Amino acid sequence: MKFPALLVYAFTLAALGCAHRPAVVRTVIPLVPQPQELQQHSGDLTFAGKVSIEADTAAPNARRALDDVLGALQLANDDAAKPRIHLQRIDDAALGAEGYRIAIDDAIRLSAATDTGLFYAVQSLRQLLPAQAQAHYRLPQLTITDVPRYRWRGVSLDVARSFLPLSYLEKTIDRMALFKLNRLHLHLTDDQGWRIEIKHYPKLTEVAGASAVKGGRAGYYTQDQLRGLVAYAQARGVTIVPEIDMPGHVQAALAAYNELACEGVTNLSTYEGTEVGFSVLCLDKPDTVYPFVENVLKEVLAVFPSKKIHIGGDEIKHPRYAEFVTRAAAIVDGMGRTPIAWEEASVGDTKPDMLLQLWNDGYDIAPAVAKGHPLILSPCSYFYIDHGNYAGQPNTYDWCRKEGVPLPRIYAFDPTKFPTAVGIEGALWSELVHDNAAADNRLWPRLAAVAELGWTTTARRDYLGFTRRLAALRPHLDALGIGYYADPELGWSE
Ligand code: TNX
Repeated sequence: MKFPALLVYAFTLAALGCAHRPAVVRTVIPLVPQPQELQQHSGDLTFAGKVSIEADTAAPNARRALDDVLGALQLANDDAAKPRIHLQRIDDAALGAEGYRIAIDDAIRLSAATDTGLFYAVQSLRQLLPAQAQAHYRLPQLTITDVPRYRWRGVSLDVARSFLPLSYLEKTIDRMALFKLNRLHLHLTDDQGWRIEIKHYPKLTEVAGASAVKGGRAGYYTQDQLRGLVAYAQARGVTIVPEIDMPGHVQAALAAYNELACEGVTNLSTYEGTEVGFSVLCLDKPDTVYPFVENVLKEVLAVFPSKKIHIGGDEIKHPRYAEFVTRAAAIVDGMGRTPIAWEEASVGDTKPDMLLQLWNDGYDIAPAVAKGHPLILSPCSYFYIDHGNYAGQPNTYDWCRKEGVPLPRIYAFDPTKFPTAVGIEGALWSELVHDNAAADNRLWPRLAAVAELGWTTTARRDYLGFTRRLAALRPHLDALGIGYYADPELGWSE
C-alpha cells in the first residue's frame, strides 16, 4: 500500500457474516467517541515529514498535546511547511467548556472556546492520524463540530483494596484523555487500606497504608505526589475526584486509630478479606468522629481542587447513618465544596446539590431525583468493570450480573431515563484486581464504551459503528502500551 491505511479501513460484509454478498468497502472515520456533527468532504489532505503550526498562546495544554502527537509521528514543525495546523481560541458560546471544531481542507483548523476544547480537538486529530510514524500521511477532508453530552465522563479506581502505583495512574490519565474521559475518581480508603497521607494522623499511612487485600498491593500516596498527579491530570482535561469512604468501609482507619471504634469492638486489626459492611466509625462518639472527619477532609481538600468531593456512604446499616451523612455533607459544604455520596446517602438531610452516585440497578432513586439531586450513573450491571469482559472470566466478580459486563452490555445503557444525570462512571473495584495488567484488562477497551456513552447523544450512537471505529483505533491502544482484553466483539484475538 503506497499510503499506509490511515483512514480507509475496508470492512466487508463477509466479515459481518454475509458471505454470499459482494464485498462492500466502507470508510470508517476512526473517532471514539463519535462526534456530534461530522461531514466528510470528497478529497484528502496528504503530506509527509513536516507541518507548520500557528497556535494561540492561550491554549498551552492543547499545544503541548499537539506537539506530543506530532513528535510521536516524527512530523517536524517548519514554518514554511504545509499543511498549516491552526490552533485557535474563538468566542463561541455554543461550544461550551469542552466543545471544539475541526476543519480539514488544505489546512487543519482546530478551534474552541477553551484550552480544554482545543485539547479535545487535538485528541480527535490524534485518532484521525495513525499511531506510528509513516512516510506519508493522508487525512480525509472533513468538518466536525463536537460538544459532549455530559460533563461527567468518569472512571473510578479502587486503590484501597489493592494499591496502584502513581505511574499507572498517570498512564491511565493519558489513555482517558485520548477518549475524552474527564473524571478520575480515586477510592482512596476502605477496609483493606488507606492510601492518602494525612499529616494530622500519621498512623493512617504507617498502619493502614501497609495493609491490602490478600494478594493485593499495599502502599500510599504522599500529598506531594497527589498534588503532582492533580497537575498532571489538569493538563489533560481530567479532574481527580477523591473519595474518603465513611462511615463504613473503615477497618483500616480503625486499626490505625482504635478510638474511632466504639467501646467493646474487639476486632481492631487490619483486614485482608473481601467482606463488606462490617466496620463503622463509632457514630455514638460524635466528639471523636466528627473532628476526625473534619481534619481528614481539610487535608484532602487542600490537595484536591475538585469542586466535588466524594464521602462514600455505601453499604452500612446504622441507626445514626442518616445523621452522619447530614453532618459529613455539611462539613464538605462548609469548606466550600459540594459532596458526592453513594446512593444510600439519599436518606440524609442534605442540600439538593449533593451528587448521588447510583450503583444498584434496582435502587429507587426517584425520590432523590425529585428532590433535585444530580446523579452520577454507575449501575453495576453496566458499569462495574470488576465484572468480567465475558461470563466466567477468572478473577472477576459476578454478584451484580452473572454474565459479566461485556462491551455490548455497557454500550446498551440508556441514560435518558435519568433527567438529573450529570454523567456516567465506570468503576473498577480491586478485591480481585491486583496488578496493572489485570487493571488494563478490565478497563480496556470497555472504557471506550463508557466514553462514548458519556460524550455522544443516543441518536448518534450505534453499536456496529462503534465497534468498527474502535477496532480501527487498536494501533493507538497498542502504541499506548495498553494490556487490553482482546475482545472478539471487535474482531480481536490475542
Ligand atoms: C460494592 S459499589 C461496593 C464495593 C465493592 C464492589 C465490588 C459500592 C458502593 N460498594 O465496596 O468493591 O461492590 O463489586
